[in-house]
Amino acid sequence: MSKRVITYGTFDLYHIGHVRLLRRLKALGDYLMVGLSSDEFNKVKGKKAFFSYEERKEILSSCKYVDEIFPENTWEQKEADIQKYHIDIFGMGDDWKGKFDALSKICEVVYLPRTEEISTREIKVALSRFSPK
Ligand code: C2G
Repeated sequence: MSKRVITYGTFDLYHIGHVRLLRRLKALGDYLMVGLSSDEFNKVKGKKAFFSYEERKEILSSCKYVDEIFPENTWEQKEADIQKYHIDIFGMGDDWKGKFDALSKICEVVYLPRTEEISTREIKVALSRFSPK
């Protein structure tokens, strides 16, 4: 019986923290779906991604751990997605710990340790200080 896993995020400036999270989530089952935040939803989240939804989707689809990508347009769509896609496990990095526990009434909820010292914001700050020779 296949075990289906789902996660959500912006995945901007794709980096090692994203790769490690996706690898560990895929290891929990055998099919991993990603709800990729749309550009409009990023505004709701107060984020301005460097890459557009289409570019972030193209980058993410090159990841061997990801089986399917669909747009995340609202906070509230998770429950419907989990039902629609027959999801067994919902997983996020543990910066979200506790935030989605309500979903445990319809699937297993896991929070995996984040990869330290790396984030899209830190990459942007480091690059802003970088002055090419
Ligand atoms: N992440 C991680 N380690 C990092 C950075 C990010 O494990 N160093 C994880 C986050 O915990 C998240 C995923 O990678 O589970 C995607 O991170 P973001 O793109 O920052 O996602 P976020 O903006 O938190 O969106 O409805 C949920 C939201 O869409 C989550």
